[in-house]
Amino acid sequence: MTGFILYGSQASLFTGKARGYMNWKGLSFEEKAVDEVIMKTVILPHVGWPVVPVLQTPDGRIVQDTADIISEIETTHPEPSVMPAGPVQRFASLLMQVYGDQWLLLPAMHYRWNYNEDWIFTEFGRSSAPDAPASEHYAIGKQRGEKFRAMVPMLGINEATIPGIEASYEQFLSEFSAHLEEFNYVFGDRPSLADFALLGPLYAHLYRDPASREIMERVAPNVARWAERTISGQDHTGDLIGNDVIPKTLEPMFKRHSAEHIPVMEATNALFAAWCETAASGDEVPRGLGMVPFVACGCEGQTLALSFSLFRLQAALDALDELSGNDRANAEVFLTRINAEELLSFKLPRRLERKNCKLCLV
Ligand SMILES: N[C@@H](CCC(=O)N[C@@H](CS)C(=O)NCC(=O)O)C(=O)O
Repeated sequence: MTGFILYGSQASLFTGKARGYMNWKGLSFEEKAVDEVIMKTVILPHVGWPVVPVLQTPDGRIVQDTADIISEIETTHPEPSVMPAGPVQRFASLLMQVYGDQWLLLPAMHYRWNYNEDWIFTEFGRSSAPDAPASEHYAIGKQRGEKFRAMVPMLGINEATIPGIEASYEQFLSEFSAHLEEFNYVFGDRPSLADFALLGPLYAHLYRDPASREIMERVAPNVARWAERTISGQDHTGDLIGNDVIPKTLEPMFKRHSAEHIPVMEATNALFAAWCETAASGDEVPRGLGMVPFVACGCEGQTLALSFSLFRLQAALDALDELSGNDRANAEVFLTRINAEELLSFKLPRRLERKNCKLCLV
């Protein structure tokens, strides 16, 4: 035992991302399901708000946010690296992380809550109060899960947008499935950051929730097998693609992200700029900055302008800014091919950072 404890839950999107990564990293760790006691004695006192996953390091430090968890472990246990070797691949991995963490959230939330509601309430009850009688799990879980259910309309998931969200997700599944005909993972034959980022939405909500799994098995059994491989974290020996090549089979997925999510992040950035006008350094940034338009497969709606999406994008843009010479030219070619030229000039009006597990203005 290395002394790491991962506090989370089987039903949690971001715990799946962290668990798959830690399994692959080959660290032995204990995973503890967050019940009421852990919430009150570990999460709330150390993090300040109810969220999972949370990592406790062997020296007792508490780390929240999957990117920080990954970075903590990469620093103390650098081999094997979760990042591909090529600088453009590394930038593309961080961009895929924006997609997985922030935009595939829409299908993840839609299918969980519109196809699996009774099941997931019971599951929440089972995990947060394992000692309660089974007959009480649904009611306990409903109390705990209502706040997540309430996010569905805020994210813009409604009758008008559901056909577009479903069409886009099914097309995404087909695109990823076609890629997996060529490679076992996103950047070759072993997992890397982009796999764990996609695993978040694609595991707990879209593979593990039973009605979602039926859809994944029907549309893209290759993706279901990938989710099983990636959560188990067994593949260490395969190679990542060399020469900083980004396979063409990934382009349809990146193009989908560019078409749907970049306009949302641009509109979010405009709201952020307006908010910054009266904010001071160190201020906590609201999680939602307002509502912004989005389009998925021809269906139009309004979605919450998530400040955290800008924070994840900032990490990708930092990696882009570090490139020069041939690497920069290759990144520009990549961005042009995925219809994301806007990112070449995308600037946040102010930098963001996390302080005490909250998003703040630098
Ligand atoms: N950016 C965070 C997101 C964590 C997150 O949203 N976790 C969900 C469960 S999967 C949660 O606890 N949400 C509570 C909330 O957002 O209030 C990460 O990468 O760890």
